[in-house]
Amino acid sequence: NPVTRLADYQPPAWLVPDTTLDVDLRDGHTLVTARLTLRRNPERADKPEDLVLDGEHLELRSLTLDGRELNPGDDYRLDGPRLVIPGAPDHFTLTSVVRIEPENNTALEGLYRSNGMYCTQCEAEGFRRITFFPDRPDVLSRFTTTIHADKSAYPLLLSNGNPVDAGEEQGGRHYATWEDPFPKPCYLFALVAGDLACLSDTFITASGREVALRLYAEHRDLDKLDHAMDSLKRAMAWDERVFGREYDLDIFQIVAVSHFNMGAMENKGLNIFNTSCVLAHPDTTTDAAFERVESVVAHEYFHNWSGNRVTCRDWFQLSLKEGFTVFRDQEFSSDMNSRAVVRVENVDFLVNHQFPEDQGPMAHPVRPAAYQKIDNFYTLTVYEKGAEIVRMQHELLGADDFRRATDLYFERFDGQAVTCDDFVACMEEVSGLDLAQFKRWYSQAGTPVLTVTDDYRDGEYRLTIEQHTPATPGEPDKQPLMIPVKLALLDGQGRPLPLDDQGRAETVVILRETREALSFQLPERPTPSLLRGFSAPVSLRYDFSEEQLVTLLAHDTDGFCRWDAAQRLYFAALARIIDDGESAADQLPRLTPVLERVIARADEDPAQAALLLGLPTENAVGDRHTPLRPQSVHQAVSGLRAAIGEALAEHWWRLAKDLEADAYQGDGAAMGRRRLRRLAIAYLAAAAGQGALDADQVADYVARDFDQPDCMTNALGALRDLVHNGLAQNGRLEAFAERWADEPLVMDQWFAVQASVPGPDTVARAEGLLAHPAFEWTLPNRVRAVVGTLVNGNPSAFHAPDGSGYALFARALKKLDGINPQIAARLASGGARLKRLEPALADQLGAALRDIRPGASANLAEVLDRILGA
Ligand code: HT7
Ligand code: ZN
Repeated sequence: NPVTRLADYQPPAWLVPDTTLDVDLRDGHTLVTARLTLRRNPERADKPEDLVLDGEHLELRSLTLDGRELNPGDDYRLDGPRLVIPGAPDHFTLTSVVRIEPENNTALEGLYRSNGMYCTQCEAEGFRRITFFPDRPDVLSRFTTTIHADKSAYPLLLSNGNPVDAGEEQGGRHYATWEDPFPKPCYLFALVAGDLACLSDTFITASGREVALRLYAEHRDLDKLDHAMDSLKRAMAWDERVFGREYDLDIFQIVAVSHFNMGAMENKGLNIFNTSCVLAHPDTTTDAAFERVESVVAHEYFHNWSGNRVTCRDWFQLSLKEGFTVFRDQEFSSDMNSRAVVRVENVDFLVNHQFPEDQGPMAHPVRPAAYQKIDNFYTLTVYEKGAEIVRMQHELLGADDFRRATDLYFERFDGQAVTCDDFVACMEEVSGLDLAQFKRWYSQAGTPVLTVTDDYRDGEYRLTIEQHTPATPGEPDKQPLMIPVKLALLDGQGRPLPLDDQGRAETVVILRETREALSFQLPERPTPSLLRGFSAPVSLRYDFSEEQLVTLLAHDTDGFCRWDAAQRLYFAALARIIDDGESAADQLPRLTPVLERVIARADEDPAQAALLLGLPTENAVGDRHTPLRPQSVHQAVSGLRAAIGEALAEHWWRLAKDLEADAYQGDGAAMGRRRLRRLAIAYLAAAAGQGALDADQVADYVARDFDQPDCMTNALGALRDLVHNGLAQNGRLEAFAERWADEPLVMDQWFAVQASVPGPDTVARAEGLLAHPAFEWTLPNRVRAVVGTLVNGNPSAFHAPDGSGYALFARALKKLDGINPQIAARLASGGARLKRLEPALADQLGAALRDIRPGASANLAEVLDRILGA
């Protein structure tokens, strides 16, 4: 695979101020006529001879330069995925006609079909599958797009910007023309043609302009668009209030599409969404999915400024838009919901998903230095760690200066393609801070480990903090980072001690050196409350005593530190089971009093209580034990869950019953209560499944939520509790499939519930799911529901001792690679724990992956090579 390197960046040789596209959608093929005005870029001093345009899977029908037909060989050549025109003039118009086949496009990049409609996905490099173009984010062009199609099959023709013309054509066809006044990179181009239902509304901007809001979906899904519309309006108002960003076109549109490689796409004025991230209705959608819709709608909307108006110079700068926009959507969700809960959810996700990425074979800096396929770098590191880097800058500058810096950034770089350095420069300019060392966060991979030791003597409390970032592939030596550590020191009753003469209860220490010492005059030895709010994306090592953890969990006012203390207690108990041979029952005398205290306060914030009372996942536990033995991790976690379920059964029953709702409500408070109730029921079901409680009694209670469901959260939760714990489900799985056969997103959940049943037998079950008539290899959501769930969310099945999970994995990757290489590569990263596995498993997984390496696509090959260490 050819490698693209940041160090080789050169500005584009030609610019394309204007692009006029004519897209003629016909049965079986599409003709795309592209008229590009090209002019040499004055910034490229070396004046290259050849004009090089990107183009893949295009059949070139004609090419004219300023009206003169060009001849292949003499005037241009097709050089693999490029069109080369030697000796092109400094200014000219190039018109190409290409034929493409959206019907056969299962890769879902470029123009493709989904459930009878046409749609596009151009980020990162999909536009080159639509026409020849300099497909790079630093070429900004003004697009005018005309779409022609059969009127009855495709009454709706959409593209970016504003509609400027439409009309009838011969043979029952019609056309529509859209003009986008904002120059944009081609990755933000979009087109949709279909027969869709529309939910309309309006938004009045801060300056009084009326914006038409249009959300489109298949007709049967029209009743599932309200939540997205509400979320969109809240996001628009929030961005004006918090970031001073107003929407700029007269119309903002979102289209829901079933076949989609990721969550959604921020195309200018025409967002395209995976149905799973936009459709929501209480009957069919869980609370978690409702929250995801709110945050993804906001995320894509926020890109209008952080990504579209100010875009990336090159794909190495991807986190410039993604990290910043994730930060923005996290802040939005925090303002719309409980800030403490959202922060813990975000940290949980980062620590248990991004940290493993950063500590494994896929580790890469937030701004990578090289890639083979950029699609493989839409990672948790670029998104989630990137957001933490922005959050640290927010913390370092304070809210007011941060806002001044983002104002400066948007104003200075509006209409430009820029870099992460440009972003940080605005932070420096406004605050006067020197962030040179801070910028290592962008260029250095790996999770820094902070080791904290302390000592209390004669009224002086000394904290020593050492930072060390372990080596990552290709980066053996690491530099110290600038790390903000927020801390408080608690007394025996859990009250914060004054840290200085002003009596401050909390401070932020900015670490710069490998080792730093702090000293505080205190009347007693404190319990340190460290890394409050998770002030930096680091792994914290401090030898907390159990008593200290109990104090933090009971009294700390910082939501993250409370949750972290609970996690440490659970991890310690699980380590005693896994490593020291203790039993689950042995842990109860230490754990149950702590849990009871959390339960006693649960009504203060039920969602937070649910976060504190939930055990870590098997992946999270496995990642803390080397070598990884998935079966013993599973035994330990499920055994402890059942033991807690039994020991606190009275509490769980009471919570389950007290939190029953008379009628469905969709507000945050009701969701929090449902979350805690479902956790309580899950504990009961776990205990019943292991014979520790009356299985019939528990199953009957659980089944009530399924039989008379008030919402999908309860129906699906009940089904999962029954199926996962081997409780009598009495045909409910089949009934569910029958009831929801016409709701693909619900069926995805049905597949996922079964693929996540713990234990090696699930591999055979998953084989059955792959053969199910409703399973489709071309539908990424369905593939993720079965293969993704098995590989990433069910370690005791995936790592079945006989290697059957690996065999299924390898076969699925090979099959998918021929259909959709992006999805194959993304799923392949589920094998990244290979080198941590116990040897017998590592050998089998390695062999299975080596087997499919020959002939793999560029996307899949890059991931396999990293995992296999090739
Ligand atoms: N910016 C969008 C990225 C995206 C994407 C990337 C590669 C392949 C398919 C894709 N679909 C969407 C989504 C976002 O982060 O907002
Ligand atoms: Zn994004």
